[in-house]
Amino acid sequence: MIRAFTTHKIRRTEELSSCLWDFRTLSASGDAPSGPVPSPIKAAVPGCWEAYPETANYRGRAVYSRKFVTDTEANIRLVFKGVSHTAEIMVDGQRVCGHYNAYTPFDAVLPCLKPGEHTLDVIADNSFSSASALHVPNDYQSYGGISRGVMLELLEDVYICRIHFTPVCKSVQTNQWSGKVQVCLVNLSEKPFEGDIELHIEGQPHKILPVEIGPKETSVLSCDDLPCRNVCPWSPETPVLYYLNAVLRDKASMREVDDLTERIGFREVRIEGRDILLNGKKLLIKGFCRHEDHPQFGCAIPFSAMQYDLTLIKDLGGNSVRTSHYPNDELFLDLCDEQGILVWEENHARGLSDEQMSNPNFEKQCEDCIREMVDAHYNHPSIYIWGILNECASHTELGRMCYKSQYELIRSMDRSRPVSSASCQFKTDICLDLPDVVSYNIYPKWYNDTPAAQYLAELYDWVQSSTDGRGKPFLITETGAGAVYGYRTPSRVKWSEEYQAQALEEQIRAVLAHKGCSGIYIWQFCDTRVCDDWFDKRPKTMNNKGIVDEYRRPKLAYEKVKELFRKLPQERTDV
Ligand code: ADA
Repeated sequence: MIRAFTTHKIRRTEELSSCLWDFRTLSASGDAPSGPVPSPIKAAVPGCWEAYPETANYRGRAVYSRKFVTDTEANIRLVFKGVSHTAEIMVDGQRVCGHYNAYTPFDAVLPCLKPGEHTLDVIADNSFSSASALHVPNDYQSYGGISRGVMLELLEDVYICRIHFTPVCKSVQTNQWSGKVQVCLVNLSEKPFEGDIELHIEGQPHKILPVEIGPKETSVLSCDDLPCRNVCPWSPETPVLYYLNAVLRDKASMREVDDLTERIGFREVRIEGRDILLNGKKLLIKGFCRHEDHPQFGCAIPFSAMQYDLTLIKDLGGNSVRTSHYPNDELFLDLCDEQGILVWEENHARGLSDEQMSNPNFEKQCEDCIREMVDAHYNHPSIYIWGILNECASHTELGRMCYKSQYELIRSMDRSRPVSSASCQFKTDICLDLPDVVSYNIYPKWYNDTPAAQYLAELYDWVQSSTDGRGKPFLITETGAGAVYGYRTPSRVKWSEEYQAQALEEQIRAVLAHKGCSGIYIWQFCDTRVCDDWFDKRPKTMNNKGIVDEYRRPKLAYEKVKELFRKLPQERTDV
């Protein structure tokens, strides 16, 4: 299952995942069999190789292979939703593309592939080296494998490669909306193409845009004022979604040659003073940071397990998820759209120092990740904010240059959402003038023993008095404490479930009572596996700050968080 809805009715598509592929491990370069699985075994795609006993701790290269059959000569597009973390794609022994980063989608278009049986090899590499600036030994696991879905598509010579829809709120009071639509088309052939594209949102009049596109060209068509009457706005309480359908027609034959359906929602995110407004209402975030992590599936979380996580988050009284620390599987975002869960989605980076940010690959890898994230996830109404560079060097001049250019890149692609970054530079951040929302990760009662309310007040007052972050909305993007599941003790020491529940109560009360805060994200939803190098700081080689453990079994803190989150109002009262 790739998405929660059908994206094409005209374009022929076939899912290549949701089945078993041949899998074997490879030497550090080339095709030589090596490592724990030198001869092929069957492995589930999507999946992580850590799910198999032989490769539970394998870091290196491996190849997944399968056949596919085409019945006519056709343009073929292979779409990979995520390969962890570096991919080389081969068709019939020829390299067709490569990609870095586990958490963003990519594709390869093969024009005029001959009919018959073809071999698809996906070489995945999860090793750490200076070539990889973002996947580094860290406080989460960089798994290996084809961790998200794979599609095969048959393309006509001209195809729709993406649609971006921006809802425009003309009046919140009278609920008047229109839409801006951008459609990107690609002509693979040597011939010019003429035709039209019909855009249609359910229940709305159709709109027809003429199309003229030269040989081998990519072209973006815009419609700036698509009328959208009597729509029901999207909100956490009423997550109403609409289908936006585009059909491409050839002028000469009047034949429908391609289509794409996207799912959209009508909501406006706006900053007003210290508030984040959703359709004019002040947001009060009660959220959870969530890694894509599961002891049985690694980062390749199956659909029903994703939904189980969201069920628990709702049960806990949560209204938001922070996709720490990378873009998430689109299927998860689809589920958030459907269930009114607000999403903070961020590019991939965690805790990188000045030195790590000086890696010559750093900027490009971050920017590729941003481009692929915003391009692919632009239409999700649940995403209300884009984040960048969690806890990186926002206290240094080099760091500041990176923050500045990455914010600029996001804003050049999407002006409809605010941007922010989760900082840990307590009173030393020099980037707070740059984002729309000031966000901090704080761990009073865990990494320091200052009372939570005092710690928060000092930080907030410093932001207001000494930085250009003053007057902006302020979010706590992480707070929490560790507890080893099942460890209960009358001494209530750190790592006990009792201590975690008590620390979280103090942290949550402090943040939600603070008039300047637009909300809180708890670190973290579930316990997660960390890289081996982190074993000495992390019992069980896990980050144990989950409210549930890795199998989603609730710790003592679960009921406390639920009680506090449910008791508090959904909406922020006046500052
Ligand atoms: C940081 C970081 C998280 C996690 C957390 C912790 O704030 O952003 O990824 O490492 O600390 O558990 O200490």
